[in-house]
Amino acid sequence: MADVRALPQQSSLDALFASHLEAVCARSARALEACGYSALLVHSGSLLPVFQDDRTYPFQVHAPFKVWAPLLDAPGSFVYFEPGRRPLLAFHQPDDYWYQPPALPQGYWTGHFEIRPCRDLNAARRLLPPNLRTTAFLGDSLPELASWGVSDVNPPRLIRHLDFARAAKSPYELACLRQASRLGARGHLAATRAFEAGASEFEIELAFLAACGQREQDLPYNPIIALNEGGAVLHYQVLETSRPAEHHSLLIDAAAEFAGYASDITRTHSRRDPDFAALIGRMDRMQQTLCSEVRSGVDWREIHLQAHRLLAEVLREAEIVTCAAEEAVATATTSVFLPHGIGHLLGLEVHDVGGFMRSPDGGDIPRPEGHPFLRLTRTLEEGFVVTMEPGLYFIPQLLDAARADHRSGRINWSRVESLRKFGGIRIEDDLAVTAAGHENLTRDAFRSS
Ligand SMILES: [Mn+2]
Repeated sequence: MADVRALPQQSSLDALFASHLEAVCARSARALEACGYSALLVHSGSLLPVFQDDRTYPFQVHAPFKVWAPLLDAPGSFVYFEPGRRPLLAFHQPDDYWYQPPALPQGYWTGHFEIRPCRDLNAARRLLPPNLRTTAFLGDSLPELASWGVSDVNPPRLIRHLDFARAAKSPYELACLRQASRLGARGHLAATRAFEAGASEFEIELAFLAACGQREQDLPYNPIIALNEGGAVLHYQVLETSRPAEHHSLLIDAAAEFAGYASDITRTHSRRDPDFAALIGRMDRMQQTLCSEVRSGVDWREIHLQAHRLLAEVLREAEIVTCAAEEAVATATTSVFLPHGIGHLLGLEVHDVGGFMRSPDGGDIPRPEGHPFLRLTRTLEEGFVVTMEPGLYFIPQLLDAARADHRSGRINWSRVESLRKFGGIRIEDDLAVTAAGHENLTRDAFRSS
């Protein structure tokens, strides 16, 4: 089987990575200067032991480390950066015969680092300058740090400066995000075929993983694979192994990672119900209308509020609400069916950092009142990558609450009853803001798959 993770144009990443690293060095130097440090020491993370056992939890690398190097499985490693000098990678290579020790990395990015292996933390410390009194440390609060003499551990002000800058992606990062979307789209196509063939949730996940060529722990998040009513649970995690008596619908929110960068893709499918398929079609058109508004200078909160206005029209047209669209928005009836935010920043983490920051120096941009789960309130800029994920769900708890309050008379309850078995609809694409407007990474990926 061909390696589905291979990038078609590996050589082009070489040049892109060089300018990406230059940009990371430049912005890190500015952040260090603004916060009064002379150097930065970033930890990849630690293997966490399971209580009373010698096993460990699957390793998840810290994002501030992988912004430097696409090393996803190197616990106990460090990047040391002093402005004006080539960054040092202290690469943890334990002397171990229980596990396969990692080989020294080789790839498009390794030539830009001074790479030195180290057996343990003491050896890593010996690779660093003796005096770390003005070095800021990012990572786990290792007990050893007390004797290392670093200036500050995880200083919030420096973290804020670094996080703020991560929203706008470099051309290298966009290339990685595109590839993550292609892998995710491949997984989705295989999952859809499994659904059409009558598979269980678990079997659908296996089809997805095989097509992406990634283990669950390699994915940017655990797949949400919900048949029928399960689609009403926003982060449904059950992964039922038996096949249901009937397949009505599939809501699949699953994606892949490439070089540490995430995609985040949701699709909803109807098995053979034309009415529900038509409702999915309406939501898809609404999602595309929202996507068309993505460009530099747009306040993301406006897009979120616009989503509620458009959803109100869909609900009215589909005879799920009985009142006028404006009234459905004004009375928060739309929030019964769409309780989450319209999207979030995407990058090294699936819900990427810095979504509320007004500036690197301080101050957050508040969410609109009545919308407590929106994860992004910033104004879009070129290079931002966001998700666009409107939904329409039949969530028992929220429906029960609405039946008991002022919204009860505005909802067509018999229509809701007939739709409950489908769970819900979510359609989610990843969009990069460009000079001309935006690039839809997800739709492009499905087209080229
Ligand atoms: Mn998402």
